[in-house]
This record gives sequence, C-alpha cells and structure tokens, in this order.
Amino acid sequence: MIKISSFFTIFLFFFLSSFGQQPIIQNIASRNNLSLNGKWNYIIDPYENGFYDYRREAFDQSKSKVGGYYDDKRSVDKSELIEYNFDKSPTLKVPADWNSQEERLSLYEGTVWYRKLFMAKPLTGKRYVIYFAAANYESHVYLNGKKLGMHKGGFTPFQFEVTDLLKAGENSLVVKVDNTRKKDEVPTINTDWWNYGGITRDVFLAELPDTYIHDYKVQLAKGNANFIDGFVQLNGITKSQKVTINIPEIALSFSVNTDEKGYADIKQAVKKLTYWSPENPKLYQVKISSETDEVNDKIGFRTIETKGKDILLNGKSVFLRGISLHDENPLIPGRPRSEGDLRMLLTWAKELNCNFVRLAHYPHNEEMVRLADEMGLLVWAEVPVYWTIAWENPDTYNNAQNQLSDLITRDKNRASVIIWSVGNETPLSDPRNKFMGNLVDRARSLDNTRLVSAALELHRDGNKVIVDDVLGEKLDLASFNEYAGWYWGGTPKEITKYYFDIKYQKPVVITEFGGDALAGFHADADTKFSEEYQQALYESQFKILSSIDGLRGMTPWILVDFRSPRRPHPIYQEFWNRKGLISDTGKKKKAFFTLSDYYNKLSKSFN
Ligand code: GCB
Repeated sequence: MIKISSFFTIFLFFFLSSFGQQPIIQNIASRNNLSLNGKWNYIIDPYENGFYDYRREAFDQSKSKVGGYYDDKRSVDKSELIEYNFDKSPTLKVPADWNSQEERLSLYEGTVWYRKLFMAKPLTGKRYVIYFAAANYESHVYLNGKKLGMHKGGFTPFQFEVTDLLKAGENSLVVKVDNTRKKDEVPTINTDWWNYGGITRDVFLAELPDTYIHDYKVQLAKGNANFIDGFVQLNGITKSQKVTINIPEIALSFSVNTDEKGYADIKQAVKKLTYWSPENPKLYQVKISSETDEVNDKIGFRTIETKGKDILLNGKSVFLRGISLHDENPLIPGRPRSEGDLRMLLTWAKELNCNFVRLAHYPHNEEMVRLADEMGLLVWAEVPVYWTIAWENPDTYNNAQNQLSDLITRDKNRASVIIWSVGNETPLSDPRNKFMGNLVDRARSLDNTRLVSAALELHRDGNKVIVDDVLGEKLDLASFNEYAGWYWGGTPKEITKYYFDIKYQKPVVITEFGGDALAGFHADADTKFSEEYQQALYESQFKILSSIDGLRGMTPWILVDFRSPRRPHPIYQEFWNRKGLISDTGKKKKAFFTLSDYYNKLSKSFN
C-alpha cells in the first residue's frame, strides 16, 4: 500500500511536471554543476516595459508579440529600434540582494531584469536543469528567448529542465525578478523585515543522467531508533531499477527495486548507529546508487518526539536553548552571500551556548540547515505565513502550502530540523484557523517524524497571561511570542508580577521575547533602548518564564540587529530593529552575556 507521504510525492511530481517547473531535486548541489553565480547584467524596469506592451499585454502571452527583454536582442541592422541593451548594462552580483549593491536600488521595490551569458557543451544522453536556490519574490525565467516558467516565493528553490533548449556554445539566461509586495501573497505587504529583492541564493546548471535519482528520504522511522523509513524516486525513462543504499561506516548496504513510476519504499532495520545530537553531531556518508545514477549525502540519525510536557531527543528530555535569527548578514547589510556569512551567524549562536536556532520567518538557505547539521544546532524551520495573510483567498493558501511543501521536501534529510512551523503571530479568526490548520495537516502528511508548531499570540487578564489559541490544540508544542517589558507590562522590574495560564498539556517553547538596545548606549535599567534596559528585561524574563510548568525551550528575539522599514527612530533605530543581542557592527551587547550565562547554567542543570 502506498503511504500518504509517498502518494503526495508522486502526485506533486506529476502535477508540477506538467507546468514546466519541476518539483525539487534532492541534494542537487552535490551533482555535476556549472555555477552561474557571479556578475549578471541588469536593467531596472519600474514600469515593466520589458514584459508588457503599451496596451499592458504581456509579450510572452502571444507568439506574435516581440519586444520582451528576454529576447536579449543585439542590434544587427542600424535601422532597427531596440530600447535596451544587456551587454552595455551594469552588473549585479549573484547570489546577493540588489538593495545592498547599488544606491539606486536600496529602497527599490519592483522589477529588475537579470541576464547571464554562459557557455555550455551539452552531451547526448544527459539531462540539464537550471536551478535557483532562491529569488525574491516573483521570477519569470527565459533561456535563449524561450520561457521556462514562473515561480512565486522569495525563499524556496525552483528549477526547470532545459535539456531541449540548451545550446552548444553561448546561452542567454534572462530572469525577471519582481519584489513588489502584494496583499494576497505570502508574505503579505506588512512584515518587520527588509524586503530584499533579487537573486539572493546560488544559481547553477546541473547535469544529470537520462534517468536520475530525483528525490529520496533516508531517516529514522517515527519513534523507532532502529529502523530507517524512507523512499527513493527516480525520474526518466528507465523507471524500474535496482537502487542500493550504502552507509559504509556501519557496513550497511541494501537494495530496493523501484516500480513503474520510479518509486520504492526504503524500509530497513539498522543497528550500531551513533545518534546525531547537538553534543555529538554525527553525520554518516550515505551513498544512493541506481543503475544509472549515484548521489552522496551526509545524513544524521536521531529521533524527536514529545511526551507529556517533555521534548525527547533520542529518547532523552532536552531543553531547547535557542535564539531566533533572520537570514541577514548585518555587516553587509543584506542577505548572506556565502557559506562564511552563514557560519558567522551560527558561530555566534554557539557562543551564546545555544543548542537550537529558530530560522525565522521563512525558509533560510539550504546551506544554513546543512551547517546546523554539521555544527550541532537543532532547527525550527518556518514559512512566511506572517501576521495578516489573506486567509480567504484559495490562491494564497496554495501558495503557502507550496512553500511549506518545498521546505519539507528540501530539508527532510536534515537531522538538525526538528520542528516545522506553519506561521507566526497570526490574528485569530475562523478562516485563519482553517488555513493554518490545513497547513498543519499538510506538514504532517509530508513528514510524520518531526514536530509541527507555530508562534502563537497571547492575551491578558490582569496579571494573568493567557495562551488558549485553538490552533494550539493541533500543534505539538505550546509556542508563543511574549513581549512583557517591551510592548506591554511596564519596565523590566515591573514585569515580574505576570504569570502564565497555558491551556495545553504540552512542552512550552517561548518563540520570542526581547527589547531594543542601541549598542553603546548606556543608561539606567528603566531607560528604553539602553543596553541596561535590555539586560534587565532578559533577567526579569528568566524569572517569569522559569515559573512555567513544562518550559522546554526559548528562542529570544533576536541574535543580531536587522534592517526593518518599520523602525524609523532617528537616534536609536535608523531603520534597524535593535532587538539583537549583537549589533549591526558585530558588537555583543550586555544581554548577550546575560543569556549566554543563563544557557550555560541550564546546560549543566537540565537533564
Ligand atoms: C514579533 C515578530 C517579529 C518582530 C518582533 C518585533 O512579534 O514576530 O517579526 O520583529 O515582534 O521586534 O516587534
């Protein structure tokens, strides 16, 4: 019998294949790739002149219409009118946002056209795929003047097969990237982070065999530390093949046979494993080979579950000593551009004595999650269902669901990821409960081995802080954001009177608390924006939070100051949210040390 998760994989595969854009290829970065990173020529197009004609009809909707910039025309005839020229246009670096590279683009929201010329030598019998790890927000992609497809969502990968379009010699790849905020999109128009535009993550051309390993899951079964439960999916003509899974370090090698759809379950008893944990982030080389393809991965094995108010990692109760972070390098400032940028962020989290990070509020780079695997940090992974989403629009729902499915598909083999979060601080209503409830069901149907949660809100009655959102009933954790001492409740010393009334018998993980501090601004602990205020706030928070029965973790807001259009104060903010424990120049504030001491003690006392 086909399991539900396998059914969805197959369904998504055929559904998406028919629209040009393919479902995500697992671990594509490890394949034979030609990097398309580097300098791309660009044209700023605020009126979308390269996409629509003067009657506002899209050029690419009609074969007879010419004029789209994706034609990448060069003048051959001196009488010809061409009003753009990529060859003579300036360049932007990829991967990187455009805001941080060019003064004119720092506040820009709209369309920018990117063009990359590259040489290829396609081989017969091979297949070629162009892969974008992320571009914000809506991308239309063209190769040699032909449209490959469109993708929405600023933080998830997308790809197109180009085997039939790739030319021997020079190829022109053109991408229209539009970061206009829109009410019905995911996220919606209002967020407390910078709307960085551009091709923000890696781009490459991957070469694959005719029939290749498209997807696989090699993970421990739910609640069973001695059994691998997963699947493998081939794509190509020779669908029925023998596939061997080999983990040399434990001398394990076994085979499965794929069916006429290229699919096989992987079910295998396994012994002698060293389990992955933050203290010992053990990863195994895993080799998956079919008759026509081979892919190598580094995979950790661990179990995660809840029992009453405990979170059990490999069967042992764990306290999640966490911190929230955005996908931003404050020193640019902008989206991270390299593994080094990502490593810097996670190294800071380690220096805080964390064993957990909340990668807020959208999928971070795949490389970040792989680093968390390697460095030993548990991960909360989230989709940008943030604040006031258009709950009643079915397209908005489908978009959110696609982003969630892509995140789960991409990161399902990462031991570090223990929680899928379906959103943050969403206002209560029936349509919202339905929307988010459906996302929870979807997450569980795609992956029954991890916890599912969301960052909820609370309300107050006198000194009582109440958490009773109905969505909480469907989640594995009681997780909520709590801003006592900043947005409400008075000064840090006044908040110790608050106590919590949490309706669910579940482990409690506080997803946010915190307050702004401008690094280097010193005053007394009642003065907002001072380092002393932030520090006192953390100390009082530890007092009120420690009285919660079932407190099993926290991810204070936030590791590093980050840019936000919502924060204009001319002295303290200058369009930075200053709730970071580290400043925009990398300086650790007082509260950084307060939290690292607290976590250090917890790491010794909590078993
Ligand atoms: C929140 C949001 C987060 C904001 C933060 C703040 O509750 O989840 O995205 O940045 O508050 O600083 O207000």
